[in-house]
Order: sequence, then structure tokens, then C-alpha cells
Amino acid sequence: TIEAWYMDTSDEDQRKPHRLEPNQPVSMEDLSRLGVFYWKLNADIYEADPELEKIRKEQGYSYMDIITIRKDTLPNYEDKLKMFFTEHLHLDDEIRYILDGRAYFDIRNKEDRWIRIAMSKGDLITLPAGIYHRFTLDETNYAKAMRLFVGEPVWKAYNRPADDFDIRHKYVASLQTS
Ligand code: KMT
Ligand code: NI
Repeated sequence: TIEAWYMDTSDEDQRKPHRLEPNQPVSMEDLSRLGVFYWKLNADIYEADPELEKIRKEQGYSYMDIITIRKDTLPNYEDKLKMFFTEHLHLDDEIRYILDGRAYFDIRNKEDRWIRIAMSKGDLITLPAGIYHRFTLDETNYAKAMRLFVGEPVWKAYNRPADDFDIRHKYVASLQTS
């Protein structure tokens, strides 16, 4: 399982947990109603993991690469982190598997509140196309992540507001019925 919580509204360091006081947890079921799905895998064997292979096959995740997010290894580190933390959406699902380190994915719920999802080694998450979200490292300043994609990857991010895309309408409509 994975831990998630509603965020406070303080504009302190994005790398801090930003929990409410008292903590307001968000369940896996709440996340699944927002179209967010999760698998726990053994990241020590990611290079030859039959479970990962099965997920990739079933979900059609034909593309994969690995990104190491750390000051000394990622070109334009500061700019990229700033981009990742700018609220945005994509036209396709965002699929990330944390191979090492930790990170936070923040997503908006139906009432437009921020939910923070704490990801660490072995966590694979899918964010649905059209959901507003952002990404940050935590105070350990290091994450190694596998990026998966159905077909040729499209990394284009549309910063909020991006409400006129079909995929956004489709995503918002899907929330009514879930
Ligand atoms: C995105 O689009 O939010 C990202 O690619 C996040 C960084 S990849 C772990
Ligand atoms: Ni994104």
C-alpha cells in the first residue's frame, strides 16, 4: 500500500510533507476513484522482474526509460524540478515506477484539493490522462524512476489552466460515475 494525505496550504519548501494537523489520510480506494492506480513491486529485480513484465504486457507499456533525479546527474536540474512542480496535465497517462529514493506526486481531487502521494522504492503509480498534478523530490533530494508509456512517449505538459482539452472533459466526466 501507499500513503497519501491532504496537503496544507503553506508555501514552505515543497520538499516538506505538508501534512494537515491532524493528518487527513487519503485511502487507496479514494485514489482509485480519482483514476489513480498502484502496484507494489520488487525494485531490486526490476531488470528481470516477471511481475513488471506482466503489467507491461497487460497494460501495453511498450516504452520505458529511466531518469535519475539528482542535482549532479540530471542536466538543468533546477529548471526541470521547477517544471515538474508546476501544476499540469498530459494527454496520456503518466506511469512512474520508483526504483530508488523517494518522491511525492501531488494530484487534485474532485473538489480541487491537493492530495500528496508518498512514493518510495518499489512503488509503481499511474495517473490518468487529464488529471491536474505535479511532482517533487522530498528532503532526501534523490529519486530514480522508470518512465513507462503506451507507444512512442509524449512528455508534453500543459500547465493549468488546460480545461479545453477533450481529455480534460473526458477525465472530469469520468469522476461523475466513479
Ligand atoms: C511529470 O510529468 O510530472 C513528470 O515527468 C515527473 C517527473 S518523472 C519521475
Ligand atoms: Ni506530469
